[in-house]
Amino acid sequence: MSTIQDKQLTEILIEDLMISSEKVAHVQLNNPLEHALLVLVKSGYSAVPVLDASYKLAGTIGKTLILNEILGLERFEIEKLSEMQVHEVMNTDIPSISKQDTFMQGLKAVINYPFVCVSDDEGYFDGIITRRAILKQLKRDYYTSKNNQS
Ligand code: 4BW
Repeated sequence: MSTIQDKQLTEILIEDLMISSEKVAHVQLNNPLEHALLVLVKSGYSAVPVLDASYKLAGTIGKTLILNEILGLERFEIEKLSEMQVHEVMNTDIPSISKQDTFMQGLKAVINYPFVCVSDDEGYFDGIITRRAILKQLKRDYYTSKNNQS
């Protein structure tokens, strides 16, 4: 079986580069905003995927979205963190990609987003593809092609 190091960019699939679901920090639709903010602060990520109870992809939520939501006219309305749930605030207008999509499709997707969720035909969450993973692979390919020319 060929490893990713042996593959040309055109042979690489999203599944070769993605972070699989069990390693991705996420929150659920009915979690209070307080829990989501805790996950975001503790994990250090700006945004994470939102899943439903059956582990289907539902959206994403980030620190800025939460802070904007609880920002009142003169103060942060902290009480909203326990009153409101993730589904009321999350971003549902998000792209997704499949494990079998190509590297180029991944590259196009992460131009506008720091990460893109990977899901199957039925919407079940498989993981994420990050801008970092795509750029790392692009850099590796650039230096490999350069070395092969000299
Ligand atoms: O905890 C971190 N570990 C490492 N190794 N790198 C980190 C960490 N936190 C941030 N970074 C770096 C990465 O290069 O800062 C970039 C921006 O992070 P972000 O967006 O704004 O929190 C990271 O770039 P990336 O790896 O291309 O990841 C892009 C985005 O994907 C992150 C975050 O929103 C999401 N993400 C990445 N790994 C994740 C994750 N979300 C949930 N779980 C994960 N394991």
